[in-house]
Amino acid sequence: MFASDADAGPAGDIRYSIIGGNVDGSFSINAQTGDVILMNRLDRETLDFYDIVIRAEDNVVPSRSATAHLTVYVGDSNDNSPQWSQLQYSQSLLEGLPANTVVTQVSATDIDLGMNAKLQYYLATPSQYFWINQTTGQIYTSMPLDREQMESITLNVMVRDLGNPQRNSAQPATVMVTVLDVNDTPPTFTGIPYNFEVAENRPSGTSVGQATAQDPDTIGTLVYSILSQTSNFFIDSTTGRITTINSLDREQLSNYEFEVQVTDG
Ligand SMILES: [Ca+2]
Ligand SMILES: [Ca+2]
Ligand SMILES: [Ca+2]
Ligand SMILES: [Ca+2]
Repeated sequence: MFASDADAGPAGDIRYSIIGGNVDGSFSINAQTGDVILMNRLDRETLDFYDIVIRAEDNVVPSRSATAHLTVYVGDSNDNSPQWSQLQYSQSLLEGLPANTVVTQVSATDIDLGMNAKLQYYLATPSQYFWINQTTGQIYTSMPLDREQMESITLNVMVRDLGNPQRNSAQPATVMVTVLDVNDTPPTFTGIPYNFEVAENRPSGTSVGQATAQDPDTIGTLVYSILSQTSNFFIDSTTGRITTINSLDREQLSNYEFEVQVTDG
């Protein structure tokens, strides 16, 4: 700051002082020269401008003075890292949905300004199953998911700003994706073909054997039935246990062949 005084001698000897706006004593002024000196590190995120009032006073009694305002705008430096709005996300998703299905959205904020606060999201470890929109933080599938291969997966997502130098979030956010079951796999019999023996002349309801099927899905109930026409055998639809309906006569027929079916309705 500089002021002039047309008087010579003490009346022209100017003293400078700050009389207002000096928040936290962040500035001082050289009383003789008027140089304003920065006393503290300024933080734009705390206060982004100062309106400092400076008085110039001559050195006689009574003194004459003038005041002036010095406005200081605090420029941004990239001194803050992006902060996650939440550190853990979890989302369930049906298996088999097409690629590019939205899973969830992560979000972070950065209290700096401009490019120092412009954010870019990315997966800490690239995944073949998911991708992230680096601008919006939305996470999408890259392919249909198969619960029978993978019931859940946890993604680590990072975010960085575009300041100079760039700053990363202190830690990744985790996104846990649970894959929900769809009845998309047919049941299969184990141990086929079945060969059972049963003695003749046994009463109706005699146990013949057991058909057993497996289904990797967790939903759907297995229902057993006999497909081909037979009046001699019964299958329990729930257990797959096969029993006789009639007493069998080996001399009449020694071999019975029939098909059983299982459904996962
Ligand atoms: Ca800043
Ligand atoms: Ca920043
Ligand atoms: Ca399934
Ligand atoms: Ca099934």
